[in-house]
Amino acid sequence: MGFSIAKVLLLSLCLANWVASATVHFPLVLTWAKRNVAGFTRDIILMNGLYPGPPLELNQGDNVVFDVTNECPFNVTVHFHGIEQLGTPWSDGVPGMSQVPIREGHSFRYRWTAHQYGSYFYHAHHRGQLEDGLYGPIYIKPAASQEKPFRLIANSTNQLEAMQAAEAVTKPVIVTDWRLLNSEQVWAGEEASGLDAYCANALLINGKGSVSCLPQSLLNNLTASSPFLQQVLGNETLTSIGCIPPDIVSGQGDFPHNFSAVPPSLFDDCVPSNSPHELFIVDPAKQYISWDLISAAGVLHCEFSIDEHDMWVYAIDGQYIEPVRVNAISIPNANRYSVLVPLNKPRGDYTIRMVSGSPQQILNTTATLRYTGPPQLNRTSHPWITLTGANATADTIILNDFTTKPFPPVQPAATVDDTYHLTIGRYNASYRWTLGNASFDLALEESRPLLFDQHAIPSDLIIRTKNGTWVDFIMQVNSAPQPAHPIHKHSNKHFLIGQGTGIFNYSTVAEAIQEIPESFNLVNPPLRDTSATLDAGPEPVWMVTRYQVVNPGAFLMHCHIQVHQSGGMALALLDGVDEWPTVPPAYLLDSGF
Ligand SMILES: *[C@@H]1O[C@H](CO)[C@@H](O)[C@H](O)[C@H]1NC(C)=O
Ligand SMILES: *[C@@H]1O[C@H](CO)[C@@H](O)[C@H](O)[C@H]1NC(C)=O
Ligand SMILES: *[C@@H]1O[C@H](CO)[C@@H](O)[C@H](O)[C@H]1NC(C)=O
Ligand SMILES: *[C@@H]1O[C@H](CO)[C@@H](O)[C@H](O)[C@H]1NC(C)=O
Ligand SMILES: *[C@@H]1O[C@H](CO)[C@@H](O)[C@H](O)[C@H]1NC(C)=O
Ligand SMILES: *[C@@H]1O[C@H](CO)[C@@H](O)[C@H](O)[C@H]1NC(C)=O
Ligand SMILES: *[C@@H]1O[C@H](CO)[C@@H](O)[C@H](O)[C@H]1NC(C)=O
Ligand SMILES: *[C@@H]1O[C@H](CO)[C@@H](O)[C@H](O)[C@H]1NC(C)=O
Ligand SMILES: *[C@@H]1O[C@H](CO)[C@@H](O)[C@H](O)[C@H]1NC(C)=O
Ligand SMILES: *[C@@H]1O[C@H](CO)[C@@H](O)[C@H](O)[C@H]1NC(C)=O
Ligand SMILES: *[C@@H]1O[C@H](CO)[C@@H](O)[C@H](O)[C@H]1NC(C)=O
Ligand SMILES: *[C@@H]1O[C@H](CO)[C@@H](O)[C@H](O)[C@H]1NC(C)=O
Ligand SMILES: [Cu+2]
Repeated sequence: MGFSIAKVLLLSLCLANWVASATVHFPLVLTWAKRNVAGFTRDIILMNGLYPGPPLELNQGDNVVFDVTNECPFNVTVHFHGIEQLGTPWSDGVPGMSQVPIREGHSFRYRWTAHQYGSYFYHAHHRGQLEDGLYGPIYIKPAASQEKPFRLIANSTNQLEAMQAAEAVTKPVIVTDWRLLNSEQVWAGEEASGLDAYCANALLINGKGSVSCLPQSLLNNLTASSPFLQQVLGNETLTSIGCIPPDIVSGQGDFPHNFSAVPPSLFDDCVPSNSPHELFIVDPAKQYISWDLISAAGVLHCEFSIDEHDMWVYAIDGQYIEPVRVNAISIPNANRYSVLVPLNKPRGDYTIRMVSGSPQQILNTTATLRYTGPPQLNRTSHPWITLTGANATADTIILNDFTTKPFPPVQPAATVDDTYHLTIGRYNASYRWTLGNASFDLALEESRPLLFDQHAIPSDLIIRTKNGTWVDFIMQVNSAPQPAHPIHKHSNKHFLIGQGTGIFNYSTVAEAIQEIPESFNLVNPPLRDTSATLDAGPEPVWMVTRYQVVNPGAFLMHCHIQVHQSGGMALALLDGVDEWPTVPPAYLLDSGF
């Protein structure tokens, strides 16, 4: 009898799969062309002629055939951020890890199954090319069986239906920073000057925005209200792009620098522009709009807020959470926040404000939320946040990321099999970094992929795990000041179980919990694909992530500040070495076809 039940179950599962899943073909042609972004023309990577890239829309369970054709005059790869690549580690898009780079004039076919639901994005994963604009949204519509969290907040059936209707037509909103130099010019500038290029030139919403040059008197006034900036700056002032100047030793560490080799616009030389900004037209009859905020930023946190409006954050990194009502979200690089915005204000125009959420720069942009119909609002809207991302009112609620809870509840294991201590710090130069004991040289991207050859790179850059085991990463930011580092683990999500300031002087989480239980959550911690450390302001900081190895393959863990990744803040995880996958011959032959 057991047998026949199993058979029926298997049959119905197959049937469900057969009914639900489709194969979705997505061709992406990459070209290198001059475009005006933020009011300035530079070379960028276009995707099917577009920037940002076209959205990939899927149903949970779909099979994806993603064909990249590289018409750029350099090697590229494409990664699917947050997609766990269960059983398809060769489609993760990381050079030196899961594939060799796609050469000029060549194509590569990525194939994977959308086991997960929610908001993700695709982006460049070769050298600094993310900062050349190669990114676009991915949305996976949840299967009907997926439990949703809206009933936790809805006060009526009508409201619940409006929320579900808004989610059904959710729209991606890409937030990002932008540089006037292309990624190779930035990297060359770092190598020549020895400096970490920690500032951007503009912030963009859906690829639109301008360069603002805030008056020096305003920058100085804002500095005066920030104890952190006052302490770091001493008797200096922010540069014309609102950036901590690069000659401040505490900002760059005590390494050799050549200030005459700094290219214009990397830290200073603000030139304002006046480019169109994004306009969102919304119909208040719908009661809610749903947006998937996706940060494709290379440098800065993007703090996002809509004047006078609430946002109900209902998913983070594609994973539903118990919804929380906020007025501003400081979005770390590569995270996604899905929000419902109640359209319950007088008809009119409301300013959407986005500012740098990173302490090393004051930078801002705006967009407009416009209600359809005759305007009732006869004034400019009131901001929730200031230009430095602080609360502009006594009522402003800024999301506290660490307290969000996955929905339905999901819990990490109480104990782990292995613990690794990883040092996040500078290595031999201001622009080179470690995540562990060594720095991941950018040239290793051109080496033989670890998926094909587990010994292709130095062993101090590799962690080997067994399938099914639970692992802790205790990450110590070893000096201050350092900006928050958004650490992304490829493949399956991890739990962010603890964080704090100072030096983590315990050998395991179990030991630390005896002394500082308040710094940990093993009950319902955030479940993410990217977790940012706190800013190391006056003091060093630490963070602990925990995950179960479920998907054998070679996966990168790295900082999502692009210049930090290029500078070596990365580590190779060889997950499930005891169940190592056999790579299909087509992938060994480097095309995926
Ligand atoms: C481009 O990638 C190929 C492998 O596909 C590699 O052999 C070559 O060295 C790379 N070129 C550069 C300039 O890195
Ligand atoms: C439901 O009502 C409570 C109590 O008035 C309120 O706090 C909450 O914001 C309401 N929920 C929504 C989605 O408006
Ligand atoms: C800066 O602050 C001074 C003194 O509070 C004030 O007079 C001045 O108008 C401010 N300047 C700007 C641009 O906000
Ligand atoms: C700023 O302070 C440094 C020491 O902290 C000093 O050497 C320098 O002369 C000062 N510069 C000015 C313009 O006061
Ligand atoms: C510093 O950079 C300038 C400009 O690129 C260069 O001419 C000079 O030789 C460099 N100095 C050193 C010590 O490398
Ligand atoms: C940045 O803020 C300033 C001051 O509020 C404003 O004048 C400017 O338009 C903003 N910049 C952009 C690009 O919206
Ligand atoms: C806005 O209100 C003011 C004063 O109440 C009035 O003078 C003005 O005409 C109004 N403007 C619009 C566009 O309705
Ligand atoms: C910001 O929040 C703090 C703490 O709640 C409060 O003391 C302060 O007055 C608020 N700022 C403004 C401008 O209301
Ligand atoms: C450290 O930097 C110096 C130049 O400042 C360079 O000569 C040396 O090779 C570097 N060492 C390592 C291990 O990268
Ligand atoms: C870092 O070095 C320590 C001490 O030699 C060693 O125990 C640890 O395994 C190393 N970590 C990595 C990731 O290589
Ligand atoms: C790896 O472990 C996970 C979790 O225990 C399991 O679901 C999966 O089937 C295993 N994979 C292989 C290839 O053994
Ligand atoms: C651990 O670090 C804290 C500060 O972060 C310090 O107060 C404490 O004394 C340290 N404990 C040990 C055993 O060194
Ligand atoms: Cu970083």
